[in-house]
Amino acid sequence: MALRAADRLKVVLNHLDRSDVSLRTSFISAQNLSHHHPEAFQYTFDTGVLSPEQRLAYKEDGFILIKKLVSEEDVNRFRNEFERICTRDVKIPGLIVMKDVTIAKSEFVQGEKAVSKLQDFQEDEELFRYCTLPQILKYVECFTGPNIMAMHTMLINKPPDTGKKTSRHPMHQDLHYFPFRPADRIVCAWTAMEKVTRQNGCLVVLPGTHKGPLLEHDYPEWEGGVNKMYHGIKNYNPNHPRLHVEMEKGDTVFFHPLLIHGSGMNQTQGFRKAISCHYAGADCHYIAVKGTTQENISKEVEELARRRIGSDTTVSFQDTWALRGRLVQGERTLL
Ligand SMILES: O=C(O)CCC(=O)C(=O)O
Repeated sequence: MALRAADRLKVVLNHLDRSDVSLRTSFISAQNLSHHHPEAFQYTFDTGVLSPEQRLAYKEDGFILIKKLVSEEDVNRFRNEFERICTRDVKIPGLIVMKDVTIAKSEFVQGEKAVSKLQDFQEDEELFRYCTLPQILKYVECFTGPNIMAMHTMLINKPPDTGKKTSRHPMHQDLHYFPFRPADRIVCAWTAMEKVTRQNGCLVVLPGTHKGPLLEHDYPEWEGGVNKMYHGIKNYNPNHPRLHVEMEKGDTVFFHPLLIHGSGMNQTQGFRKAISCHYAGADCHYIAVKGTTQENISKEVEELARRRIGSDTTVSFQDTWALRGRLVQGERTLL
């Protein structure tokens, strides 16, 4: 099913935000336009949901953007639940409430304004409803196959930058955090909870980098400090074309776990909210990470688990994932 160069160009142009013409054209190489390889569809399944053009776009870029996928009403419900968690003392098992490194120490910042991220909200039925939305799962299935696990959940409330640039998220690959494979059966759904722009720190992606290997990550050496667990890639090509993914409320981007991405500083006075879930095919398997580039994050996660559980019981990196993963469709086979 060969796509002509002109068709391919049309697909990519439609796929991307119309406001960013220079970036849009910069990463479409002549080679992409003129060749169509049979391995084009190794990244996705044909479930009748993605068009051949969308499958090819995902193969080339490592992400696809679906406009208006989550309703205004649902996004508002998630926003209300976030406020409820921040302002009332509701105890959600397993939920991690994170603060920006520069406001963490301030006793003057309270409630929603003190929280930069909720992580692991799988036991909060209202927020977890996001991970089960049929219109999201319909797309997720194209990447994971029919047995779907929701592995990692986040609500990111990027605060106005305090001047120390700590609201940035360093460029990274999400696979660094995951001891399961294959990578192609993992996908992130990231939904904007309001308009996201370069000004308030939208996602920044390096299209096509999902075809490369998992790179070495560590804490970046930033003068103003770095948020906990915000590892960044130590070396990546700074000249690789980057794309700022500006989105409207409810728009959703699906991206590959090897895609290099991050987000910029929030230069506005408002908080930039997004909700996301990493899904994996339940048929994925756990891998050992000792001796690999993931050993540093596995040790950090195991140490955190030890401190949270407060005992000498060792919870392995793999177990921390097996414990928080929840089946959202089909059968829990391996994960
Ligand atoms: O929402 C953001 O600013 C970036 C989130 C992200 O890339 C992540 O948490 O892995």
